Amino acid sequence: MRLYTFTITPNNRKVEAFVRHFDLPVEVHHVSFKDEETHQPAFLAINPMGRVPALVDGDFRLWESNAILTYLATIFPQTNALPGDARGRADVDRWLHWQSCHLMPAMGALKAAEEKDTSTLQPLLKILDNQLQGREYLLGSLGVADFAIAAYLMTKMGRKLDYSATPALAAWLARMAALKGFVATQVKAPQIG
Ligand SMILES: N[C@@H](CCC(=O)N[C@@H](CS)C(=O)NCC(=O)O)C(=O)O
Repeated sequence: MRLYTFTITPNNRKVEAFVRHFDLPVEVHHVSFKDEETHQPAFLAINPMGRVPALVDGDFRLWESNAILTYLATIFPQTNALPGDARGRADVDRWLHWQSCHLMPAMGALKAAEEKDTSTLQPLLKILDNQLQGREYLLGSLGVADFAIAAYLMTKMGRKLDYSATPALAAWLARMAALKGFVATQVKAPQIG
């Protein structure tokens, strides 16, 4: 099984951190944007969007980071990262969709406002903080939604946010950053050449 990724972005980091945290038997391949690897026919046959992350498992090709997370959690049940019951699974799906439909656009809006206007993001941080009160992880125990959401708040922009009004969120973020998978995928300065 091979994961095509590029550690530095949150959609990639969430999956790579998951793989590394649980020591999953997945070969991690860092694509070369410099060589336009993701726009070559061989990669477009894996993901016609020409984007990473993408996973190849035998003859199965999967793209979209949250779909990859839930697939990995399903085929590696020892991760205990995805509930099997309908309500538990729906709860996870809720937070994964929330991340891609609300958190990601709010981070984009913040970037567009040159990191000054946090008005779209603040209510979302409050929602996360409420959810985390009295819980170690978003849904109690460590799961795929934690990886999907934490990766966004660990971006350069996410790290600059003021979490003083959301202490449960701040504590969770510190716990997430200390996890083996996130330590192993800490963003380093891009290599030149
Ligand atoms: N919704 C997709 C987003 C994938 C995506 O946009 N990947 C970016 C990096 S985060 C990419 O590959 N960009 C390269 C390009 O557009 O050429 C996911 O969650 O996997």
